[in-house]
Amino acid sequence: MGDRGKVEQYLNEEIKKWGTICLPLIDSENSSNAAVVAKQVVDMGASAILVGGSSAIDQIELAKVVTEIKSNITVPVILFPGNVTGVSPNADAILFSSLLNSENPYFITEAQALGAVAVKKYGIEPLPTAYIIIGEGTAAWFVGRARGIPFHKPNIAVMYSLAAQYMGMRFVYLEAGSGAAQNVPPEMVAAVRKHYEGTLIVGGGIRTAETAGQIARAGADIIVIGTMIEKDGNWQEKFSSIVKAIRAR
Ligand code: 1GP
Repeated sequence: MGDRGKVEQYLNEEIKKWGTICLPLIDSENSSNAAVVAKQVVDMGASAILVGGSSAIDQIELAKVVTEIKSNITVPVILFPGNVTGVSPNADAILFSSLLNSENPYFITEAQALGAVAVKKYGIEPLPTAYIIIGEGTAAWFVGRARGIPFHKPNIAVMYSLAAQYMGMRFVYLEAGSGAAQNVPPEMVAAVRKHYEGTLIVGGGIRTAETAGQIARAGADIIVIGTMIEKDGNWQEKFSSIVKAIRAR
């Protein structure tokens, strides 16, 4: 029990090699060309692909997207579930997350209990993750009933991250929310980095190489990019520059 699985070991090796790595998030609900996009981002330096979304409930669609992506790439496909419906058979791993600052116990332990048996049955590697929502007004904040940590209160993020470490969670995900107007401030990332000893994931509202570089230098191990890839016309160019910026830290 507690042994690092293959995907976790691979992620740790990638982080060791590059300093900070990038995991693009593909939303299974906006997935018309998921397999093509996945191949492109991997060719540009993505270390693995996250698939999920806080309002994704169509499991048939999710399974199809995961299978299509897997057939097109060799790096791991990691589920990023917003609910029990985010568990899907063909994925390699799952951010097995507790939304630590939710006000609803469903998102802290109940969904986890309901989903755990399916994770085992499908043989998906669980990555024990503390999911911590920063700020307000995003889908993850609303659906997850989070009491969002104020952007200017890094110490509260530190408190939750340390608690996560002491509970054995090897990943902390500081989440501003998909499409957030404001990303997690580098100062907050740096404060958490100073104390939390596990793998630090940061995402939400990161669209430029400059911001990604600042967050990488503040100590993030993994940066998640979703909306920019989905929405920006020239996303390929921007994504390449993000990967370059975070590797240069
Ligand atoms: C959302 O952190 C991820 O869960 C990515 O956010 O879509 O804003 O890049 P963006």
